[in-house]
Amino acid sequence: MVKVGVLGATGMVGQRFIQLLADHPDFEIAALAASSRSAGKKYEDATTWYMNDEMPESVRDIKVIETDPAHMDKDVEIVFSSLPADFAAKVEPEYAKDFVVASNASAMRMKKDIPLVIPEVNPQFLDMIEAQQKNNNWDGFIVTNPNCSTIALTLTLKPIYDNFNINRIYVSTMQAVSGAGYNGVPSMAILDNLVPYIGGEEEKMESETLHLLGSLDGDEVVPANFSLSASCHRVPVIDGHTEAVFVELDEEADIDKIKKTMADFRGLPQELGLHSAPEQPVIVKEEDDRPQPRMDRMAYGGMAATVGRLRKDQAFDNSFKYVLVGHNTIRGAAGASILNAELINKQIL
Ligand code: 11C
Repeated sequence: MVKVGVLGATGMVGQRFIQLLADHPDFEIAALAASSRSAGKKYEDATTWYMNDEMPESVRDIKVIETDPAHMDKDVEIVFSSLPADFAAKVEPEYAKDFVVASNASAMRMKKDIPLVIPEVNPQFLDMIEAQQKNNNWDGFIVTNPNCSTIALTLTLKPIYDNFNINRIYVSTMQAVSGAGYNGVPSMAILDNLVPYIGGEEEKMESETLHLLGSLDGDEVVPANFSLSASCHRVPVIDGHTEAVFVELDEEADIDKIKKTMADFRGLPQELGLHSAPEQPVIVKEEDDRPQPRMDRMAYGGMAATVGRLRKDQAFDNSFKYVLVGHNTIRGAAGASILNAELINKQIL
């Protein structure tokens, strides 16, 4: 078993990490770190547990430590980070001196030599690790996963990108409140309402998607060459981001062929049989009333994106549109970091 730690262990994504890691066949939770307010307390006393399942027995008595690499057990090999971006930018490089950091934070995603990876999409970006370690003189390294809306979108776009020529994409999101870290009573404030702005989200979707679908020229990422415009919104859904996607291709394509390309898509995690890999990364539904967050967010344990309403766009030439749902704190956050770590464990450690 590989010993792992979780940074930001008391937060929404931190709890999701704990839930997903509790019965993991390869990883064992050995350390939980949070703010100095929680440090020294037993985990069960340090947090209000928001997940649907019970808090795992194995973590209840773990003493929370401070977010400082000096406090991290040296037997730990992988540190999962769900820290806020500004704090992550300061401390993740400190952890990377000795540990593998699998980060969900946005701070380092677009930085040179830091791989931003979805294992089904661009596992080859892990090749940057060597340069990262050499340039920083680190024994460990940082690998990041994208923003939650970006992950679901990019999973569905990868098979299209590989088989058709994309000209431009518009995407409009309907994002769950758990993405904002709201939980319990505060999340109710959005009932009967919608928030038309999520700070930084549109920029992240636009840049991260093209980066992930891009190619490597040495250690430089050459972004994919199409335009993408995102409009991001918060809606009163607890978990599961929904996205309406509009795609314009270079030329007309058969809708059934597009559906089949998406449904047949498999990547390296499926080939390697990684524990958290969904058998089918993209599920295509035919029913007009799917996908819906409550019915579809838990597809393959929350690790698959579900697509529906894939149809020709009558308004524009060479165009089609669809709706997708992806679980934002599983495939879009903790599950994404864990899948990255599984790939690293298999191929690098
Ligand atoms: C949201 N996607 O739903 C955000 C939360 O870049 O990891 C995660 C932000 C990020 O508000």
